[in-house]
Amino acid sequence: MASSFLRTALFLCACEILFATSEKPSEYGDRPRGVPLNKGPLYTEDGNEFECLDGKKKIPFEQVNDDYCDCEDGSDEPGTSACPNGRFHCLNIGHIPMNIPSSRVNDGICDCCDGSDEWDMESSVSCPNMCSELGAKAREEAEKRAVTRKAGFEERKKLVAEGQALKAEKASSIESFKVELEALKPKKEELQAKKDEAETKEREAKDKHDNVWNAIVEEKRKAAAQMIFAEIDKDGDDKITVKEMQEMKAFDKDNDGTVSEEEAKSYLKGGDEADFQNYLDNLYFDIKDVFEKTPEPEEKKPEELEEPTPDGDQEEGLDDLDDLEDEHDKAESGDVKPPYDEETQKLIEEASKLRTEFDEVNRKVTNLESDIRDAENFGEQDFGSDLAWAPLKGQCIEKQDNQYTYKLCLFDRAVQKDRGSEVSLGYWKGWTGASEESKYSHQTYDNGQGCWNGPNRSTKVVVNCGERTELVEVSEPSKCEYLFVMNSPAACEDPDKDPIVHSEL
Ligand code: MAN
Repeated sequence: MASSFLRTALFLCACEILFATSEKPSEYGDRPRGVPLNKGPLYTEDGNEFECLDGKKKIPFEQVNDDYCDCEDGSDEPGTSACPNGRFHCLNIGHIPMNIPSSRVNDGICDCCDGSDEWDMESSVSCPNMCSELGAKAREEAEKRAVTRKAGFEERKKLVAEGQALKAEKASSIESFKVELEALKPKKEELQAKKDEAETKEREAKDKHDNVWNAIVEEKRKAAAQMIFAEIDKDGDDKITVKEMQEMKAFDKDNDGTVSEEEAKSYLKGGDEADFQNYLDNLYFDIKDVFEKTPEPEEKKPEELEEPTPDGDQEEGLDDLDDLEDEHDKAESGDVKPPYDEETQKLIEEASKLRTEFDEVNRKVTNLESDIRDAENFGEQDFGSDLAWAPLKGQCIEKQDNQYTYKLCLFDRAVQKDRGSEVSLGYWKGWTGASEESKYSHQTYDNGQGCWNGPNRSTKVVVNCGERTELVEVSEPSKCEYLFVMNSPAACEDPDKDPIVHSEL
């Protein structure tokens, strides 16, 4: 009798609290508001007492959710914001249940899709229950992901098989490559020696021929120089002087009608005169240039200019200078270099033949060395524990984004292409998922082309499961730091291993 009275009194009291705090009706059944289903048994009214979940204190049960924090661990206020360290559990029926910090209860912001965190009717915010809608959408997306994951995982199995085959192939090929390489090395050395010997003979014979030819050319150059020297050296004393040069119109640099002392001296490199050797060694180059570039006629004396005719003396003057120039050109350039004599030709052919033979063997050796290195590196690279990523090494995928085409060559490099030019966005650095379990979720490519006023370009790649290996998103979140999103079957986990999480009810 006494206990039924107490219960009635408690019920009335509970109703009072309900009305006093203007609560929306709770969907927690027998459990206090904010308590998840699995913790229900810890919140029973047995003995009318509640033991804080950390076991440190016991309080009367009516103090649970009385908006006053009694337990150190906040467990007595699962449905209010009274305990700073408390957690509120949203049931979110129809979607995924969620735990939120209790400070978010009745804070005017809808956190739970069922609106249960904003239960105070007096609050200005109204949180409609969106769980069915959001849940349906999420399930649809999860379903799609599951389909992709299933199909992707089938593809992944093929990649794993390919990766394993590659590993076996590389391991067995290393030995045969090494045998082939060892057999080629003595051949290469022998050909190298033969080629060196033939090239020495070839060089000696060519030098002999070239030296004779160069001497002829030098003689001709001297003769051509001599012609100009004689032209300037009017008094024939084997010296060209400032005065003599002043008499030659060709040296009138500024075209003012006279050759000044400075102009003449400038061709004598500051001196007053020059003998033939000095002229040949130091002055001829510039003076020859004058004769080639300014074929001006010599100025005629006034009496010679009397009764000029269109084809008269002036033209003849021009012709004289042209003749000199022509003769000089002929002398200087000489004839075309004669072909090598028969014996030298033979030596050239022999050297050339040996060069070709040597190059061929050398190329084979280089290729074998690179194949061996490649096969040895294969074992050292991280293609995942079952080698699912191995067949994708070097495969390039592209995505166009506005002005640029972005390219990712897996385990190699990232590139930004703008019309014809390519900018490196980084070279393979490694797998960079945040934890050991998520290691294969991100890749990094770094040390790309320097960025003006910024870091060297680098690229992070987010790796998602997909039926095909493709670039699906590209962006540059901060200057010269690029973010790619790539889908690949190699990233699809076994759908039977980690089933999709369903909602509480
Ligand atoms: C280029 C591109 C851009 C980058 C700028 C930085 O235009 O590589 O992505 O932001 O250089 O100067």
